[in-house]
Amino acid sequence: MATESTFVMVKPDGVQRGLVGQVISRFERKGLRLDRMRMLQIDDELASRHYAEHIDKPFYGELASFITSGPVVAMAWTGESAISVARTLMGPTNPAEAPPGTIRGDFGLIITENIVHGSDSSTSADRELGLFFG
Ligand SMILES: Nc1nc2c(ncn2[C@@H]2O[C@H](COP(=O)(O)OP(=O)(O)O)[C@@H](O)[C@H]2O)c(=O)[nH]1
Ligand SMILES: [Mg+2]
Repeated sequence: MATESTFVMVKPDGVQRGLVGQVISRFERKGLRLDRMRMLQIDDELASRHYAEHIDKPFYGELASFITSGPVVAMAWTGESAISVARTLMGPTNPAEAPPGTIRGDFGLIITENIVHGSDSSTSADRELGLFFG
């Protein structure tokens, strides 16, 4: 058990659909604390750094064009076990398989357009917080 900070981002579909408030609300009601927030449009270079682990995957082209397609809302959230708690609130990667009650389960349907990103480990959280807030 430890206090952690994690990187969470509302992706372009979530911003475009007007879901920023509902995403923030779910993290707030869980008890996590919003520490940093900024709206920006990701360019190709930041996309390739943020998603470096996926650059050689067959879906990278679709992922990069989607994540650069419109503004995102980048956030730092802090609290007990924040990294895994944020992932639990988001639900599994594929919204079609994500259970109701999770963000992706309640709002998403298509894997590319899955509304939110959240760091998957403390190494990722440090790296991603540095990329967007360093
Ligand atoms: N089109 C497509 N997109 C994918 C696939 N797997 C992952 N993605 C997208 O790439 C993002 C990063 O993948 P990953 O790190 O594995 O999932 P996450 O950590 O749950 O966001 C996901 O959120 C999806 O938007 C896939 O098989 N096909
Ligand atoms: Mg990931």
